[in-house]
Amino acid sequence: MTMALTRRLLPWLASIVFLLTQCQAKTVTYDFNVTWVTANPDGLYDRQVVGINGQWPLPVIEVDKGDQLVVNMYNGLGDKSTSIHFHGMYQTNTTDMDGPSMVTQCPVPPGSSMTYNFTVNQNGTYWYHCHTDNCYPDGYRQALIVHDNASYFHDMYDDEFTLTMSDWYHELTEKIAPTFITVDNPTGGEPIPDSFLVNDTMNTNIPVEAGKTYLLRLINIGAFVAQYFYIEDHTFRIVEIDGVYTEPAEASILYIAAAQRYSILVTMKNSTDQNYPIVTIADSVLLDTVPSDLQLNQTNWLQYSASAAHPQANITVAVCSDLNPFDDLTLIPYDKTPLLTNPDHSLTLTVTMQNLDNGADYAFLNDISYTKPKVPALYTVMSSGDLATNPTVYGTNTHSVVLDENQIVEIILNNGDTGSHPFHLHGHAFQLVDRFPSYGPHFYDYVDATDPVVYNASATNQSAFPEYPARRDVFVLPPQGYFVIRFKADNPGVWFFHCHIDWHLSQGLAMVFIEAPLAIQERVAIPQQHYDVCEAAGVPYEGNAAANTEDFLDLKGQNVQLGWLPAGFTAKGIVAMVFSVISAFLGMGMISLYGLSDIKTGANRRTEGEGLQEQEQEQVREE
Ligand SMILES: *[C@@H]1O[C@H](CO)[C@@H](O)[C@H](O)[C@H]1NC(C)=O
Ligand SMILES: *[C@@H]1O[C@H](CO)[C@@H](O)[C@H](O)[C@H]1NC(C)=O
Ligand SMILES: *[C@@H]1O[C@H](CO)[C@@H](O)[C@H](O)[C@H]1NC(C)=O
Ligand SMILES: *[C@@H]1O[C@H](CO)[C@@H](O)[C@H](O)[C@H]1NC(C)=O
Ligand SMILES: *[C@@H]1O[C@H](CO)[C@@H](O)[C@H](O)[C@H]1NC(C)=O
Ligand SMILES: *[C@@H]1O[C@H](CO)[C@@H](O)[C@H](O)[C@H]1NC(C)=O
Ligand SMILES: *[C@@H]1O[C@H](CO)[C@@H](O)[C@H](O)[C@H]1NC(C)=O
Ligand SMILES: *[C@@H]1O[C@H](CO)[C@@H](O)[C@H](O)[C@H]1NC(C)=O
Ligand SMILES: *[C@@H]1O[C@H](CO)[C@@H](O)[C@H](O)[C@H]1NC(C)=O
Ligand SMILES: *[C@@H]1O[C@H](CO)[C@@H](O)[C@H](O)[C@H]1NC(C)=O
Ligand SMILES: *[C@@H]1O[C@H](CO)[C@@H](O)[C@H](O)[C@H]1NC(C)=O
Ligand SMILES: [Cu+2]
Repeated sequence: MTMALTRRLLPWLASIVFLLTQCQAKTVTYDFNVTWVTANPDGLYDRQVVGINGQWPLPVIEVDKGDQLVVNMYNGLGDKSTSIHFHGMYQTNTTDMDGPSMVTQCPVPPGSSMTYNFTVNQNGTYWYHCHTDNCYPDGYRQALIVHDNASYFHDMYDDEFTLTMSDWYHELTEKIAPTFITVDNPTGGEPIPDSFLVNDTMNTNIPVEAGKTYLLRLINIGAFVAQYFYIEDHTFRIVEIDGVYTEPAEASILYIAAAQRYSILVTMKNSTDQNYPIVTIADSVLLDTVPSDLQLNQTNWLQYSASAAHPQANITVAVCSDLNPFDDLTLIPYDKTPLLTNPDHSLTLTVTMQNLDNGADYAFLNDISYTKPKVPALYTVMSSGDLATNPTVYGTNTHSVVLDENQIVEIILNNGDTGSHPFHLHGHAFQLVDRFPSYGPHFYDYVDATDPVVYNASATNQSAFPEYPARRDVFVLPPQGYFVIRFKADNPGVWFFHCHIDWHLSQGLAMVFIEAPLAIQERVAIPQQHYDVCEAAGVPYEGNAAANTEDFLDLKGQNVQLGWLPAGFTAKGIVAMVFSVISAFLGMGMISLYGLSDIKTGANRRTEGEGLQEQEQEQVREE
């Protein structure tokens, strides 16, 4: 063929390729009947878990890039509302399919159905999980894989495996949650898991062949605890984080916080005489106490030979924080998108944990503890006309920030707390711009002896920010440090921004971005079925955060956080008070736990047998 002919044919070829790609895009439909089933993944305890079509572990959702994904969910739980969030999906023009209850939809009550339907316009490793009141620790979470035959590393591996990791509780969250946000736990110590699972089980063998290279997709589907990950005597190359391809980066240890994903290429040895431990170690720094029978580390195997030994991991560090995992801030995205500069909208937020006047511990961003509105924020957008651009209509306690379309947004998150928090933004992957402290071993347990370190823009050498910053959708905020992230508001929608430790979310560590609300009104058509779900749930779907449809600027009756403690009261004071109550009882010889729980009731007394939802509502005050 002559060059001229080629040049004339090229546009035609391009459109044929385009058409082929379009034809390949297909609809992938899953019917999910969500019911309770029994499972015992750690071999220690039979418990009720949330199953799908009578099965647990749950089905992995697998699609190709460009597919239309349809999930018909029926809530057959009988006693609990639910929803599905497709974690990391941008949901462009379909923010109504994003899943978080009271943000983009109503909770789906027992006996109701909801269809999620959206185009998957992205690549990589994701997951799905329930996003209604502490429901995913009960097992309602699993991988969502977007296959991409055109990825730059597609020819660099022979086969692929997905490995999830998670914390695991023996009790239902409806039993655990009421013991968490209560005066009995004034310091907010998170519930301690009973075990840690890899791929919803333990002691898994990954059968491998010598000399081959495998793509391992690693997903922390846990509700709380981060995991260190390594493979004895093997290094690997990171090629993807949270759905964003990276330039290959050689690494040997990862730190995978709740909700984060890594894809790695691992090349096998040429000999088959040994099997090698795949080691995961739960970050015990996050645990207030480590029970002596809690197995923090797990061994699974790259199995070169079924007949060879399967040795237990030989862990050479005394504590997990001696390990030096790979720093995600140093990754370079494969598409080399440059740093977003000159933010149009910069927000400075500070995380704190404080007690409110019921004596329980709550979480705050700039003194606001996220409190559910009476109307899901998206439905306030849809029903408020031009007032949708006025943040007032979303209520004071949803901490809603309205963004203009295509603004460059910067979030400076300072940590006034001594715990680390993996923050997740829905609808976007954001650029990792800066973080303190600087990276190294013991980074995740950094605590300044005197004060948290706050970001100071004028004291920062901004020329040292990465030229092509890594992007991901979950980034760990270090204890008493800060991070700076940026994104472009090019995806109209209602997007939750929250800590992915599910316990902290329930304490209110969340806020909402209302991105380009007038564009949402134009582009999003909410299916009638989603409103029917609200009818069935008895949740209003029009009006402002107080469900006022007459005057959108009148928030009377909105849900707000409880009052502050009187000055001088501290968590330590409450601990002291509880202990003096205990000693008083000991003194009287009444040691029964029942008697103890009876005394600490006060105004916020709960009666036995009430479910999680009632309890959560009770912690919310109407203004
Ligand atoms: C869901 O599963 C339960 C239990 O197997 C069954 O009774 C129910 O009919 C199913 N419902 C739907 C809508 O498939
Ligand atoms: C979203 O809607 C806008 C406006 O209708 C359209 O221009 C854009 O292509 C849509 N994006 C996607 C990914 O569907
Ligand atoms: C899903 O959405 C697409 C695009 O809007 C539409 O054509 C299709 O009918 C929908 N499917 C279902 C099952 O709702
Ligand atoms: C991608 O490759 C897999 C396996 O090679 C194949 O099953 C699948 O159909 C391909 N998908 C596309 C969209 O070409
Ligand atoms: C998905 O990967 C392809 C390469 O396979 C790339 O061209 C495209 O930009 C990626 N899409 C997104 C949303 O990152
Ligand atoms: C992990 O679990 C999923 C779902 O149960 C399964 O499809 C997959 O094969 C498992 N992976 C390995 C490596 O065993
Ligand atoms: C395995 O053998 C191949 C071919 O001889 C060689 O290129 C490769 O470096 C060897 N791999 C290892 C891990 O030794
Ligand atoms: C690994 O687990 C063992 C047994 O539970 C424990 O003694 C050891 O401290 C753990 N190592 C680390 C680094 O957590
Ligand atoms: C464990 O590792 C240490 C340090 O590499 C080594 O000295 C020791 O022999 C190993 N133990 C076993 C049982 O492999
Ligand atoms: C921020 O840094 C500048 C320049 O070093 C300094 O003058 C200023 O006092 C700092 N601000 C705070 C709040 O520490
Ligand atoms: C700021 O950072 C740039 C890039 O790393 C470096 O070249 C420059 O010397 C730094 N400036 C100061 C004052 O440290
Ligand atoms: Cu947190």
